Amino acid sequence: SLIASDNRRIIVGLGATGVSCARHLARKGVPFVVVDTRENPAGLDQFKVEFPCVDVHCGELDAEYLVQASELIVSPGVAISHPAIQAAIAQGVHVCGDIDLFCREITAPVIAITGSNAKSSVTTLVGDMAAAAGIDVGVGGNLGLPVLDMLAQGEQALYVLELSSFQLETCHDLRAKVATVLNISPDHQDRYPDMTAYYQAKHRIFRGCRQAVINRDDALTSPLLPKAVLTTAFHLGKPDLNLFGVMTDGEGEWLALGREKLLRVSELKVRGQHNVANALAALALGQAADIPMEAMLAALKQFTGLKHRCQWVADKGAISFFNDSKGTNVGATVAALDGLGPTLGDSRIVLIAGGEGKGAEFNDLKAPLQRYGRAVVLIGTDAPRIRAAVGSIEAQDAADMEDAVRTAAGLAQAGDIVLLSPACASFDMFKNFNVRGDAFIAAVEAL
Ligand code: UMA
Ligand code: ADP
Repeated sequence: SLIASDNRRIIVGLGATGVSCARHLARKGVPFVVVDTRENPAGLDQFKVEFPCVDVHCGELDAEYLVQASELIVSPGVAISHPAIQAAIAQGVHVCGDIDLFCREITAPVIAITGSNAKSSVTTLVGDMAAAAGIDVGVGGNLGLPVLDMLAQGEQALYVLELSSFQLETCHDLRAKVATVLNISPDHQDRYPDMTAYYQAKHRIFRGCRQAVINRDDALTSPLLPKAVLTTAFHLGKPDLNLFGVMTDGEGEWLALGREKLLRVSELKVRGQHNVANALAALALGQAADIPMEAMLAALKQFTGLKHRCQWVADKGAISFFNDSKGTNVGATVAALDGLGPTLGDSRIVLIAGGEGKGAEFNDLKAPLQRYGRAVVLIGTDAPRIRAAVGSIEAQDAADMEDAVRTAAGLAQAGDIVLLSPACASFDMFKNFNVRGDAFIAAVEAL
């Protein structure tokens, strides 16, 4: 046998998740080995220092090796559709991910949040709400802090988890106190054969949940659930019983539930309809988890939004620059255009877009660009595909972020917004969306 009989757990992937799983198993005294599909994964040297006695196998996954495992703990960046992993599953090997390992350890309630967009913003908001109520809350997952690293500090009273479709694919036993799919629009079409498969991965979040929160404006967020599961909903229309919404009276617009006005929309520090939807989603989730209303409203009033999400960067001359580097799919960029556009009057948006499109169709950018766009500046691998999709609007190519910002500033007129919202992943040009956003900020400052 290639692996010792007591060593039959294989961690697949040596990224942040794989390392967190290794530390977790080591803390529990459970032996394991690690594989990574890359010849030389970035964290390898550091891993060998921390775990000198652990076997690490790099390079193409080997089915014969994997089938000897009792359990494969697969990282989100590795598709379980990989033939070697499928071969192992066919031989009866159990496949799970870090979220299952986490759920096996905890007894505290989990608020579980997924969706194509708004996950990080809503997860952070709900975490802020719980913290404002004095609850010892852990906030992590796809947001950046692997869940098992969170657990290393000891169990907390409540967890708010951002979960990606990749993490949900390997998660069998979440049993969340409250679960939601915030919205669904195309993303990661390089990892899924079709939208149905992507939808099904996301909807795994409802397995065994006690309460569900539904977005009434997006039918794809609504699960088929047994009657015993309580549901609450939110939408941008009129509120109702168990339905968070927006009420308009002589004094303006309010976030509301039923007939109860909760907070003036103008008291939010974040702008745009999508941020109103996110505030309503957070209220619905927090209420389902029994977070006191007063604390939730206090947190909403303070939330200024996350970096790289439609964030104002600077005004230069009469042009405003906004960084939406986290706009990594078409739905996010449409929300950014529709969020900023209505604030502009006669002025318009110069959009910087492009990168690795993950197999997306870009046609849905055309209508909001016709409404609010002045021009498009294109970067990255999928620039030609975006150019072909956006129609008659002026489109210019740029070599890098500096060039893109200079070109966009040149195309913008007084009162316009230059918006970086790429509708694409960053990894053809940058390490991640944070680095891309920071490059944009630096280029704006250098103007
Ligand atoms: N990789 C390989 N072979 C391997 C293992 C990884 O090629 O054997 C590649 C992956 O394709 C990917 C990179 O290495 O390009 C990192 O993959 P990983 O699974 O090791 O990722 P982690 O470092 O563990 O980070 C993951 C999430 N990454 C992904 O899902 C790709 C992080 O979300 C998350 O914050 C972290 O776990 C903690 O939970 C990032 C992300 O891009 C921000 N998520 C996607 C998104 O939001 O759209 C889903
Ligand atoms: P995620 O974690 O799902 O990527 P974020 O909160 O980081 O979500 O936001 C990502 C991008 O999605 C933002 O840059 C913004 O343009 C867009 N966005 C935010 N809220 C919404 C929403 N409710 N609907 C659609 N797009 C949104």
